[in-house]
Amino acid sequence: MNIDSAAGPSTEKKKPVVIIAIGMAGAGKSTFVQQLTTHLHAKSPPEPPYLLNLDPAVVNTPYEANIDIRDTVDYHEVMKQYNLGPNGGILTALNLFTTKLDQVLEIVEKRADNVKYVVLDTPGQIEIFTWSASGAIITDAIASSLPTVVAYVVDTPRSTAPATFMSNMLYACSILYKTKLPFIVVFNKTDVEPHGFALEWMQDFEAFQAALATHHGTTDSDGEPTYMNSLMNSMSLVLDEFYKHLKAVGVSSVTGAGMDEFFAAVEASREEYEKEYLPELARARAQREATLQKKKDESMNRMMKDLAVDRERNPRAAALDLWDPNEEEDEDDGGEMDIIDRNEDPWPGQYIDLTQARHKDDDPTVWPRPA
Ligand SMILES: Nc1nc2c(ncn2[C@@H]2O[C@H](COP(=O)(O)OP(=O)(O)OP(=O)(O)O)[C@@H](O)[C@H]2O)c(=O)[nH]1
Ligand SMILES: [Mg+2]
Repeated sequence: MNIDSAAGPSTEKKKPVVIIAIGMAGAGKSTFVQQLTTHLHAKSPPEPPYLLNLDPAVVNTPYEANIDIRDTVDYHEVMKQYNLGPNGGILTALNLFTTKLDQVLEIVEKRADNVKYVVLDTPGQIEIFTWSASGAIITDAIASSLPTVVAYVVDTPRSTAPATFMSNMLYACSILYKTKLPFIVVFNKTDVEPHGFALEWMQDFEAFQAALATHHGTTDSDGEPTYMNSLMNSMSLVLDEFYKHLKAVGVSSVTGAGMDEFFAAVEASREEYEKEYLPELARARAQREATLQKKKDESMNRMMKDLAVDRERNPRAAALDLWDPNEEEDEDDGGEMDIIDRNEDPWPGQYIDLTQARHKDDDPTVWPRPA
């Protein structure tokens, strides 16, 4: 998929924005995705988003996904066949799904003219998506074709302790630096705990340090700040710089409060993507291609030199070493499994089990779990 191909030259229509919902387990990602959908459906005219569920282990999603990883990979079967636990199962399911990413991108691209938003719900175990090769491949592939923004969903009621708040923000920071994408911190569950304290801590590090000082367990028996307290004080200064690059909004995925602010932040992120991410992407791509070309040229030169020396030493073998086009074999095996676009095909009602896509049916290999 090409950066320039999603919108035709004749259309003034904006490309859809991809929103990737990431967050700690139970932060409310799926409920947030559902609320986004409700909000967009309620617009006049309605703007239904295109929804992708990438959580293979979820039992029920509170929304109707257009593409669901569970249609392609049976997570329980993956665990059984590869002898894995739940996390390994999710990771392997995601890896298997990624092998079909080209199909997913094709389907999403087809919808690009008719939708304004594409929303991705990610697995509960945040590290599986943010630190796996497949997570990075999915994110990079999507971000290189459509404006993409990360919605980092935070469980606000569970982040009122300064230490928890800081560890959540450090995680957000690591995702920002890894993806380099426009980033919106979504303080969720504001119906339970308003997010004012979080905004204050982000805007004024002295307020955060004051909260830290008054919080239980931050001074030792002599009244001196503990090691943890000093560490967090220093880190809050580092995070202060990070906060400047963030947009933060408070929402309730249950009541729908704050959704307009969230979408305003998404629009601002679209501009940020076009001004900052795209040029950086093009620069990185050009650099990668130049490096690759240089390596190719070098190895080609080396090979030609080696060949010349070989032929000089052994002219008879060189005369015999000719290419015979009749010997060429072009085998393309491996099962072809298709991604299901629920809008297009009638739901077949059964899993297409990617784990069955082995080269030989009678292959008795059992994949042992590493010790
Ligand atoms: N009060 C309140 N509860 C919420 C809100 N958003 C989510 N929840 C609740 O939080 C719990 C977790 O929500 P999910 O949407 O499943 O969270 P998740 O991040 O998708 O969870 P995993 O995918 O399992 O990590 C559920 O009980 C939701 O009802 C909110 O805005 N307010
Ligand atoms: Mg979920």
